[in-house]
Amino acid sequence: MTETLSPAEAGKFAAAMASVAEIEDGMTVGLGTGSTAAWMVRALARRAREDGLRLTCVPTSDRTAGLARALGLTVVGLDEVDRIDVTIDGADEFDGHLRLIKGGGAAHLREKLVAAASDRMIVITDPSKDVETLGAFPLPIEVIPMGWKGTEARIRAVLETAEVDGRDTALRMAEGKPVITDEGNYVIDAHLGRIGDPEGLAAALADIPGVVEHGLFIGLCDTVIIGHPDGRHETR
Ligand code: ABF
Repeated sequence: MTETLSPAEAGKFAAAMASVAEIEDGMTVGLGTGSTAAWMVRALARRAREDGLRLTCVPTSDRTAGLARALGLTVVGLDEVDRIDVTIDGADEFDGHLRLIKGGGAAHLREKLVAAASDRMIVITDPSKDVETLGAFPLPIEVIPMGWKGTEARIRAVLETAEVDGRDTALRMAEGKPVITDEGNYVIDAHLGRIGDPEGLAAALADIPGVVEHGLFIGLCDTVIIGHPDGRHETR
């Protein structure tokens, strides 16, 4: 199966397969969003079927929920479980401190909620996401639609004094319309280039009226599994 995959997809597949090996019968599992997480959901469904694993799955997006249900996994909402044993999700960037940028798929609000409710968070990814300093990937910031232009102005004011290289922001659009998240919000992408103080920026963004959630994941990720095109994986 992997011989038909591109090198990048083969790496994602390898990371997904390695993460599924950590799942045990009876676990509650948070299911991430994105193409790497989709490989994981497929592999998890197959393992549950073949090994008779009884799993309870909490998705981080409507898209993931649909895929998991279609593959026969038991899907419940976050409010239906007391805790999550492990969440497996993708990322757009990770650094040496396992700090992440997430939200390229406009799902980071639910992803962060599910990760925060989990005993462990495993990120499955490929070498292209491994960075020295976060920021080359535009930082997604979810905002409520009402007054979004004012919220964007307040975000730019915070960026003026932040340790970043770039300060441009843009409302995320698709087919000429604002992208709407599963929670009915907008996403503003901040093109920062380099984030010198992720903790400081995360705190400042969280304090802005109108901002619902930003894509900096700090102190949430316990393990990163990096998949390589030759099928190998490494764990950080
Ligand atoms: C989701 O998957 C997002 O938070 C992140 O942006 C994206 C990564 O996608 P992929 O695995 O397709 O690179 O977790």
